[in-house]
Amino acid sequence: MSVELKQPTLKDFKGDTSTWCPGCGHFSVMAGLQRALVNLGIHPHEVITVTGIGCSSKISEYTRTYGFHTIHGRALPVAQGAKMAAPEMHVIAAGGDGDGYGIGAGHFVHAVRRNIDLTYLVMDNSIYGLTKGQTSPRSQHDFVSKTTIKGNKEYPLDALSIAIANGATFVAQAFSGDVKRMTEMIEKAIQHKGFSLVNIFSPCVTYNKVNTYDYYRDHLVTIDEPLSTREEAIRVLKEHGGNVQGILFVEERDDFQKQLGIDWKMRDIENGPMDEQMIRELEKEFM
Ligand SMILES: Cc1ncc(C[n+]2csc(CCOP(=O)(O)OP(=O)(O)O)c2C)c(N)n1
Ligand code: SF4
Ligand SMILES: [Mg+2]
Repeated sequence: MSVELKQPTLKDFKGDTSTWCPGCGHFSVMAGLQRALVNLGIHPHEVITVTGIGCSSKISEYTRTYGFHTIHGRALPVAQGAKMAAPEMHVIAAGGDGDGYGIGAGHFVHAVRRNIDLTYLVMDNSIYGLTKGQTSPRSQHDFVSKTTIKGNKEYPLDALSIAIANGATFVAQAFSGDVKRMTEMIEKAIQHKGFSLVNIFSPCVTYNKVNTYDYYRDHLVTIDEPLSTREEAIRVLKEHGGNVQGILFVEERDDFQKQLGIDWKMRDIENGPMDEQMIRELEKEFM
C-alpha cells in the first residue's frame, strides 16, 4: 500500500533546542538548509545529516532528519559510507572549517575526487568556535588569537581552489548573512548529482572579531554565473582573495555510484545491501 505524503514544512525539520550563541551565523545556515529541503519537497525521513565535531557540527542534532554526529574530521567518510549503503537517501555532510579543512583535510580531498553524490556544507567562521577561539586553517594571515598571540604566520587554506583543482563537480561559496542567495545555492547543491561543496561564511560573533557580518558585507564580490573552466574559477578566486559568493564551478559527470552501476535501494532489500550469506563469507575472510 502506498501512502500519500503531505508536503514537508519547516516545522517537520525542527530538532533539539540549540545552544549556539545569539547571533551565531550557524543559525542562518540551518534555516537555509531546512528551507532548501522544504522547497525541494524532501521529507525528514529521506535525509541523513552527518557531522563532525564543533559548534557547526551540532546541526545534525538541531535538524530533525536521520543524523550521525560522528567524531572530529570524520563527517565525510561516514557520509560517503551512508550514501553507498542507502543510495536513495539525500546525504548532507556538514561541519566547520576546523573540522573539514584541518583534521578532516585528508578526507576532504579524496571525497572531492571520488565524487559520491552528497552535499557538503562547511560553516566557515575562520576559527575553532567550540574550543573557545583558536586559530583555524581558514584564519587570516596575522590573525591574533590565544594560539597565535603574535599573529598567525600561516596563510589560510584555499579549500575551494583545492576542490576545483581536484575534480570537484560543484563548488559554491555563500554567506549566512545573505540567506536568500545561500538557500538557493544549497538547493542547487542538493539537486546536483555528485559531490557538491558549499563553503559558507558563517560568523562566530563570540571569538572572531575580524571576519564579522560587516566584513563580509564590505568585501564579498558576487559571481552570478558559474565560471566556464576550472582555471578561470581559480583565477577569479585568487583575484578577490577568496572573497566571492556564488556558484563558482559546475561539471555534469557520472558520479561514483553511477559508474559502478549501483542501483539498489536500501528499503527494497530485507537485510540491507548485503544478504546473510555474503556477510558470513566476509566474516570468514576478514575476522
Ligand atoms: C581528535 C580531536 N581533536 C581535537 C578535538 C577538539 N575540538 C573539538 S571541536 C574543534 C574545532 C572546531 O572548530 P570548527 O570545526 O571550525 O567548528 P566551529 O566550532 O568553529 O563551528 C576541536 C579542535 C576533538 N574533539 N577531537
Ligand atoms: S562560539 Fe562562535 S561558532 Fe560557537 S556558537 Fe558561539 S558564535 Fe557560534
Ligand atoms: Mg570554525
